[in-house]
Amino acid sequence: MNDGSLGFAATESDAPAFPRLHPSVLSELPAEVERPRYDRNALRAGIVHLGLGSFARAFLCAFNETAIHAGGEPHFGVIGVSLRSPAVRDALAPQDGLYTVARRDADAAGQPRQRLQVIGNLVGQLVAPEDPGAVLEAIAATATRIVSLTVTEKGYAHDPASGRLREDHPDIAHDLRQPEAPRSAVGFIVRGLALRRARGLPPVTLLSLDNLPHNGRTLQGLVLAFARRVDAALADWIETRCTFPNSMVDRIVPATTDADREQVAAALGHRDAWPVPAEPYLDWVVEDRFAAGRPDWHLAGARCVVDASAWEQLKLRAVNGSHSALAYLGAMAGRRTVDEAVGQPELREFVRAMVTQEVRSTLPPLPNLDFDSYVQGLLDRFANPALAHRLQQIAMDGSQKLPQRLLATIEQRLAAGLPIACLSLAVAAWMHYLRGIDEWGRPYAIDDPLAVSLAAARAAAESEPTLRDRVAAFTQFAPVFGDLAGHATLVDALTKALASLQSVGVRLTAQRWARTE
Ligand code: CS2
Repeated sequence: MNDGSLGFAATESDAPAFPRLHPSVLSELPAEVERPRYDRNALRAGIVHLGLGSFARAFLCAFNETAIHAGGEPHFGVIGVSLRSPAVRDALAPQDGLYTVARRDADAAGQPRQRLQVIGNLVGQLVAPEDPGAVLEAIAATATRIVSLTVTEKGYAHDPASGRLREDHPDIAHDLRQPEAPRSAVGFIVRGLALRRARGLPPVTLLSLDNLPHNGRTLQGLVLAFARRVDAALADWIETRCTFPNSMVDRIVPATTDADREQVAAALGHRDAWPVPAEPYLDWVVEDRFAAGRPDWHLAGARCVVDASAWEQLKLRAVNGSHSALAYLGAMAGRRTVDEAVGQPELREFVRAMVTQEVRSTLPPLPNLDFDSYVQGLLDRFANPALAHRLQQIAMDGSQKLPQRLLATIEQRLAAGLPIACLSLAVAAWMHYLRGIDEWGRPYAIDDPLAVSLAAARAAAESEPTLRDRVAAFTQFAPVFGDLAGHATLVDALTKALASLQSVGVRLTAQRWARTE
């Protein structure tokens, strides 16, 4: 299982030189492969999407594809924008934007299987650093109705604990100096909207699809803060005319490996330079506030609602909170993938305990949700043996993730005088993970935009005499802990958890903590 081959057919050695995926070969694909059944040439670009990573391609474009097939209007093709690297554009341009989503799970006998779908609604790809002007023109095009984003947490250049724009962030500082040639997502949005306003064009919807608390409202706060710095009248126009719906997005999409490329090529009979593996599950709850219309995403199963906040809290705290807990505990215990981690009974039962005993009571009422089956369904998703979702992928950027995934839940429970043992173990596991070496003595790099300052905070805390003092000092790290800095009950719980992780290790600690309440 760990060789990345997943039990699917091909290996590199026996892979023939397949022709490239391209519109001209769609009719040659095996019958079971789903593919565009509409006139791609009739598509018009109505969505400019910032952050053309795997998640956008397995989520936004997947919903869009179903909506188009269901008879939706053809003016919602997607122009994808990579904000940094040309890699995705270089892979997909020779394929005229076509790529494959490989929906993977296991059959009844536990054997991995996949179903392939070629997606057709990505009608253009831009690489922002190569031509920022082209990105601005796309946002300011008459046909554009939605500007959506999957730039991950750190792409918002905000302070994770407070949600405020970081004017000291190098990209934001640059964009405030040179708003006409931006680098950041927020800088592109503000400049693009300025052009729309100057040209007398209608407003658009700004749609965040990232795992942030109140992602629409957070984006709005950042865009308005930036806009006020450059042009107060523009900020007023954005505030009154554009909309920023909140949304909950849920689909597990692991990073693509070369083994994935080979497996998909073998099944397609054609080489796709960047296929996207994903779980079959997908869920989207989005607030129906669109300034200039939206695709018929509801025909693809999206729930278009007045208020998405309850779903968003469920998702961030139960799904992503558990994911991060498993990532840090599992990585320290020497596991490589999520299914391996959740396959350890101690870790699985710890996650179940954390969610049912501690997260659940902090969630607003969710009509028609059977919570216990939701949690079981979540653990089953994590156990998917065909995804090989690397724990290190989820462990990255912890400073940007922990506030909304674990610490907000802790804050709410502390305010209510409720116990926080399990949630604190998850946070302690992150602190333990930051030492950069697992229980088997294997080192790994800390991949985090704040890695340098986190290392400095750890080093400074080291000079304190006791473990509790060191923990208390570390919680002064404001971007993560915010108002919880030095909170006595939290410091006690973190100290207890960290002491146990350091002395008896992950598995025994998880087992004991799952039974604490
Ligand atoms: C994961 C998420 O990488 C991570 O941090 O927790 O990407 C997760 O897979 C998705 O949010 C699931 O919807």
